[in-house]
Amino acid sequence: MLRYLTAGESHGDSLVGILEGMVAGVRIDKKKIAEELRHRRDHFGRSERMQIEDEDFEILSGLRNQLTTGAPIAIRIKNKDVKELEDYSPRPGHADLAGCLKYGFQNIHLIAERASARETSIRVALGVIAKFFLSNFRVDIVSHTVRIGEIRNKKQYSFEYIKENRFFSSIYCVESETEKLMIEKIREAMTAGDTIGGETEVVVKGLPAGLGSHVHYDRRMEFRIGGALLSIPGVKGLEIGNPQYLGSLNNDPIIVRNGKIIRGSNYAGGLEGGISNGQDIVIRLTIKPAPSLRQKIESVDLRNNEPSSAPILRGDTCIVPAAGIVAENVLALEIANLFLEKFGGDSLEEVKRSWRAYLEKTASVSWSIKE
Ligand code: EPS
Repeated sequence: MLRYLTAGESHGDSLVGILEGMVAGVRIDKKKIAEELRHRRDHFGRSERMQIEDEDFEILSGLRNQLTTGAPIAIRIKNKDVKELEDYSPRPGHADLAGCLKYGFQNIHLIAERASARETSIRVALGVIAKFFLSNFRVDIVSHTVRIGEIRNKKQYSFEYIKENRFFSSIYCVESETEKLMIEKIREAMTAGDTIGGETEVVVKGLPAGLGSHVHYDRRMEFRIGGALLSIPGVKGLEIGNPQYLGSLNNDPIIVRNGKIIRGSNYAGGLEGGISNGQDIVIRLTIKPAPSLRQKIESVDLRNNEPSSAPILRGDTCIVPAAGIVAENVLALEIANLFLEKFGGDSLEEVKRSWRAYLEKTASVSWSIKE
């Protein structure tokens, strides 16, 4: 079983993560971890904090000669903006108020420091390790921005197109006309001291049929990946596939062509009855507008319960593209875990052997939809 823990505060010394259960023999390229951390940090609409953080990280254990050893992998990202803050008026939309009530604090930062989405940085670093594992089985994951405010992409795009084009855009949107309108909306929000939400789409390619299970609720793949994705700060909704309004339209036809089973569409988004069906996993996440505004907001002083204003603290205008990068990596960790449950072993070679044997057994299924 693959599991992980994270620790660290937004302005504390470091963020740390431990990944336990990764098999031995997976090649890790640190440059790729650095690259994904940059993508999480560097899109249009982020706050000035992103210019402070260089996302310098160290892998402290579990690797020898760039190969995993099977031992826990510990990673540390050093924060640059280290400080202790004090404010007593909770900001709506953050964990401040509920957290202070729950833990008996008055200083909101004793909650906000850990609730901050800065924590997702270390989840990305750990997720890249899972992505390296999955790449040995031709499994790949991408995300792209499909909606900002009311502006949405007009078309669907193939995995390959998204992968090749998303980073040409400063907000990871592959439809260039729509991207311009989205950027304009982010600019408007920025000028008004406001924030803006949207949707990111995550696509997993190459997953064989048979991960997850129908037999029990907590083995369904939706259960396993849904909770993980909803744990990402700002994620408020999740849609798997592209549900149509009539059952007759919604079913993905099962077609036999030259002895191979193929599917006529992918409205199910790669999941049927809690089990991956061999098609791309397609998930759209609704991301709320970030709650920190550069505007006066009514609040309460928790020291005396008198009316007050929430502190105006630095914040991002739009976090949709970053949430996509985080979602890819959070999903990679869950999928790697499901993969190990099905094909498990202690070394990459062992997992490969059982994966190959399974693919031979299910060779009648082609993993793509009808052209
Ligand atoms: C974030 C770092 C934070 C916030 C943001 C995400 O930096 P700071 O608090 O210094 O401005 O910009 O945090 C949140 C969205 C949140 O909910 O707290 C990061 O690295 O992603």
